[in-house]
Amino acid sequence: MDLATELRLLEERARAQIIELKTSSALQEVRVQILGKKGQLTSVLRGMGGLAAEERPRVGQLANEIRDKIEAALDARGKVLDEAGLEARLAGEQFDVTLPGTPVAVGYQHPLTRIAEEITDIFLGMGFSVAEGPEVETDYYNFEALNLPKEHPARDMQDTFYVINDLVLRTQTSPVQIRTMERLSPLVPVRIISPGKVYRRDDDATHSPMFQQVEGLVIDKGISLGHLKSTLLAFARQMFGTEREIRLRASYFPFTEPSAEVDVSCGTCGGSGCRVCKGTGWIEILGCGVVHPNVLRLSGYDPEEVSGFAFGMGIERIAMLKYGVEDLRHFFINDYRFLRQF
Ligand code: 2NM
Repeated sequence: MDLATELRLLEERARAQIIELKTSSALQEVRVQILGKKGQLTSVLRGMGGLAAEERPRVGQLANEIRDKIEAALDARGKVLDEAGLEARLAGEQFDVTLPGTPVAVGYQHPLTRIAEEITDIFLGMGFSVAEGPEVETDYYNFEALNLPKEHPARDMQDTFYVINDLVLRTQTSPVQIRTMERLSPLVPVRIISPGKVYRRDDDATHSPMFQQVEGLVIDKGISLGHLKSTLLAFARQMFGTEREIRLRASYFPFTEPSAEVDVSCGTCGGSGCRVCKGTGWIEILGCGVVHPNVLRLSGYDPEEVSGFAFGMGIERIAMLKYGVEDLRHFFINDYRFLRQF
């Protein structure tokens, strides 16, 4: 019998054997018997030495083909046996489909992110758009354009981090509003809020060197303090509850005239005075005012034609009020026992 015939016979016998296999372990044994290092195929191929040189490639190729075919037959049979095995196991096993699954911990937003989004949503609902800008600013956008020339004493109100020469970490998000005014002027209306991080050299239970702000700006023909007050009342009631009131107390900002601090009536005592509002019935939530004519003019608006109001609030402060947190540093320590409460 020549080698090619022997190889074909080997294949035929292998196929007959494989189709009869009943278990995966038997299949593994047969694989070794036929294809293993000391297996049947190897022993047939030992006869290659006796072949004429020109016959070797043809027989070699045939041997490779037969090896591939046998491997494929083994794999196919293996798959059938695996599936049958699984089915047999499933048939014998009982599942309680009412058992609870393994819970997967789901993440959620940081409380400050949530408050920032809540504030943003309220103003989006009143027709504002969101504007963003750089955290490293020039002296011009952070101070000059806000009616705070160099040597102005009000620059002391915000102890500033200087980066180099003319560059500072912004002390408020107003530079974003200046940039927006420059871009849009002389077009009206402008209705924007600018949420973001700001930086001041401050560090205690109620002040952090980095904190977040939302500032708002409206410019249009005929905008008055009345528009400012009704906008902020609508905000306070959506944020803290429909029964709340606000009041404006005269204050000072270089970029607004007149300027005011806004208080919201205390939610704990309803205004009669308690520990939370330190007996006054009111809690300060933000600063605001009518945009100073110099600010409008510097950014390309004619104060004879249009007017505007602006306001600014600290997100940490709003979050502390809303959640009754007494030290703002809790928000930054990232202790999960604190954060998971919200
Ligand atoms: C505040 C209080 C009052 C303010 C002013 C401006 C701008 F760009 F129009 F000049 N933006 N934000 C402003 C006014 C901010 O924060 C306590």
